[in-house]
Amino acid sequence: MALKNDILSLMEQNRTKIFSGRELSEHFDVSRNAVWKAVNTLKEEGHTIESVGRKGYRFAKDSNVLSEEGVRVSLIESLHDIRLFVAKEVGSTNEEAKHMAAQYPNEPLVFISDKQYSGRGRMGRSFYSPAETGLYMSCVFYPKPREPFSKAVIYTAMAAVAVVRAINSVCTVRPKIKWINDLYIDERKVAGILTEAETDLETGETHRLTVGIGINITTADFPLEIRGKAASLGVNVVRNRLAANIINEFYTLAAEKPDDLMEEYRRDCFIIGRDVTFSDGLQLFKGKVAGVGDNCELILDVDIEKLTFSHGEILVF
Ligand code: BT5
Repeated sequence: MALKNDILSLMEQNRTKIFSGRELSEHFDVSRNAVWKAVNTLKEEGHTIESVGRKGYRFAKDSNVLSEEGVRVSLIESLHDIRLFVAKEVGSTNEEAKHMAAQYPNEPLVFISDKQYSGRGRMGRSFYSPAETGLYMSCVFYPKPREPFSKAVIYTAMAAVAVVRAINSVCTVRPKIKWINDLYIDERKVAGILTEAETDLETGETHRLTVGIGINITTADFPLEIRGKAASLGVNVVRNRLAANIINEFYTLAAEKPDDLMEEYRRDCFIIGRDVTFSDGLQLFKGKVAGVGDNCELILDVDIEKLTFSHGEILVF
């Protein structure tokens, strides 16, 4: 690994510590000049590294550049070697992740980008993904044992629970879930999740899932068409840590499939009990949300009937 990456890794692990040039040169067994050059390269890459008098270098509190090293230092041991890609700008991290998955078949992997120029939502919609103020990432996962497609929707619930937990672990905010997997704060959307499944046509089982997650962290200037309904966490959390916590939570949930997953989902789901207008893609229904089932299906009280849906969208709530 290049010296600058080693220094980055060390400083990411100790964000508030001041490192003297001498300490770094001894730690990595290189000259002080080499340390100085490496720190300057990191600064050129956008990291805000302060020179603290003559004492040394320290990460500025608001330095928030995404990097593989920065994410990796906060991964749990079992995920420490997961394949991880961090880019400055891509069309869509879901597309990039799937492209990488073709190169590294059957390996879980994560693709993160600072910005997306064609971030995707569901049903051909777009997801606004400007640089520096959000987190856009995709996690590739291979369900084991393989599940029928109808059961794979549970991984969508897992992603929502994982992202809520991860956000709550880096700041005091705890977003609420709008079925099926949008995250809201004060009735505005702060995050969206797009789960794409590839199924084996012969068996109908899900072979691979790509879970794309987009979070507005400090984005303030939304395009006109979503200005009234989008919002941000509003706290400048360390994006590398948030990304790592999402990876930790998601892959752990996916491996363990805890029995109480849906209980947690329901606890954080704010539309239960609300009168809503729902579309299944063909028809509109007006009713009250009676609950969310164990396979993450929406249960709707419509007149005297209880209807269940495993896909569709709540339009008015
Ligand atoms: C979603 O779709 O909300 C899923 C978004 C998933 C985005 C991630 S980012 C990483 C990965 N790579 C991708 O290319 N995508 C994933 P949906 O439920 O269809 O919502 C889309 C709608 O949300 C749009 O039509 C807008 O109304 C609204 N919207 C767009 N950008 C938004 C934003 N940044 N914040 C809040 N709402 C937004």
